[in-house]
Amino acid sequence: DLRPVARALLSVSDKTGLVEFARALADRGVELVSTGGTRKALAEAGLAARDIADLTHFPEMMDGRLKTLHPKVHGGLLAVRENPEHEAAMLAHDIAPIDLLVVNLYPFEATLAKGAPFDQCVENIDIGGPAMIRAASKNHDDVAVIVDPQDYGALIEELAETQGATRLATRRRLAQKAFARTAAYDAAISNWLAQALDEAAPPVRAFGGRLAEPMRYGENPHQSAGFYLTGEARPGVATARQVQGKQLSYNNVNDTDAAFECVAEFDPARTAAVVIVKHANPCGAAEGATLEEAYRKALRCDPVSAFGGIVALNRRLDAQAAQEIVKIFTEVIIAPDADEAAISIVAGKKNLRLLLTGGLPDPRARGVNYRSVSGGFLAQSRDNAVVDDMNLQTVTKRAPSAQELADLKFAYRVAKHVKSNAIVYAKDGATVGVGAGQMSRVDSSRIAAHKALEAAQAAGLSESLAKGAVVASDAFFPFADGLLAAAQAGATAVIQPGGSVNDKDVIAAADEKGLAMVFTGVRHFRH
Ligand code: 93A
Repeated sequence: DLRPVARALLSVSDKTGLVEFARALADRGVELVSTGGTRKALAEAGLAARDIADLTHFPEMMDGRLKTLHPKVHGGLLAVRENPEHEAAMLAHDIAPIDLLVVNLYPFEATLAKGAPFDQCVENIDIGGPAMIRAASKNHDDVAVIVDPQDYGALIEELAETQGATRLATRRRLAQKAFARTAAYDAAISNWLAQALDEAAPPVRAFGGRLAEPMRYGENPHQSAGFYLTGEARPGVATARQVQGKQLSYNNVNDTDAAFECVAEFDPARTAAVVIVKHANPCGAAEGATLEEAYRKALRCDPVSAFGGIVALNRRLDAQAAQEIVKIFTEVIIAPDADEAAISIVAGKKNLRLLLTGGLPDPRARGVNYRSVSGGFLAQSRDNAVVDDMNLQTVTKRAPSAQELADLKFAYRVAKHVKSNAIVYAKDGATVGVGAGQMSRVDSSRIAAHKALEAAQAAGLSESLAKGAVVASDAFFPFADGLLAAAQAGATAVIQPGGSVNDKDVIAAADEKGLAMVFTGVRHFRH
């Protein structure tokens, strides 16, 4: 299963490690063939490579769109070496075999990420590169293909061990990686075009990603995991800069995403906001005049759960907020940016990860969420409904006061990010009790009320924090019981989608208890 490497074709946009790698190949007597820019980079380092046009007798043209798309190149990659017919064809048409292909693609994803104009993104769609990668990968019985500079070192080692050949197992592994790369590349292009077309539904979305880093393990230590990037230009955990701290775990990434998506619901021009997440659910969220104030309010909701949590902020992290956050054990802080003083405060906690995203994602932006099922996956457009855009209807005799209305909207914003069945109590721009992930809505109501009581006790107060609070439900109350549980706990106003066959009973119960209730008409299930 060993295949000697006599000729290599190198055509790379990312020239990282290229010269060292090519020199090692040349030292082994491998003939190098290259496209224009790659050849120039090699020449500058004193390495001679044959021009691809030497092979094709066809000049590079059309701004480089035609470089390697030629039967002499593809024949050299696709020919089966021990097939007499293929050998005869190579001989008849003067096709030279290519044993090693080294390609990395035009940087489409990076061009997109830096916000380049449409035409420039189009120009960065590589055609010849993927064509060669796919040809070599198909023919991995004979040809080795490298699409990632990280694999240069291991290949040189293998050549040394085998006196200049590649092993079948290696070629197959490299082919698998190469097809994953072209799949992710095409997915990034397709999804970018879908977004440019402004299509609401995701009917023909491609699914693919580029492995950013293998993770130590998955949700549990016996599961393996990796973090893949789709190339989408959206501020968040996938594109953030990690300033310090340990490597993020699978659960950290999942929770950090939940926290940052939730805090992004709060316009930083209007208010500072903080969300603390544990196990993908907010255990505290609050607005405030400052981040420090918002953090204190958010923490008060459930200080027990906040231990070891993720803290997301909607504004530049400042020293005052950082000082508060580091007082308890926190896994991750994520913010658009951070002051120097805040960064040095966080530096005092070696393991604490600090992620800076450069901005907030737009909660109204379209996008796609995926979920795997056995034998397939589900895709849906992201929940980009925002309470400010909803047509809120008062359905009770009493209308909410201005303060209640502000808290109702606050609670609904947070409820969108709480696993169903979600019940969120809020007061003065802070959650005071969260009931998440229950199979029955009335259980979520009870848990949220219980949390509000516990939070009060932890704060040394005699009365539940739910007293005088408002309550949000992510879906309609099917019966009056959940609503009555909220009234019993002390809630004065309710926000929910409405739309149950029992709405009349639920409204009557609210009126009887003197509650104000508004319907949003929009459900926020999250499973
Ligand atoms: O414009 S292309 O789609 N047409 C081609 O025929 C072609 N062949 C290689 N792009 C093509 N490439 C890409 O050029 C490679 O994938 C690589 O990213 C880049 C290397 O070009 P250079 O060596 O001129 O820097």
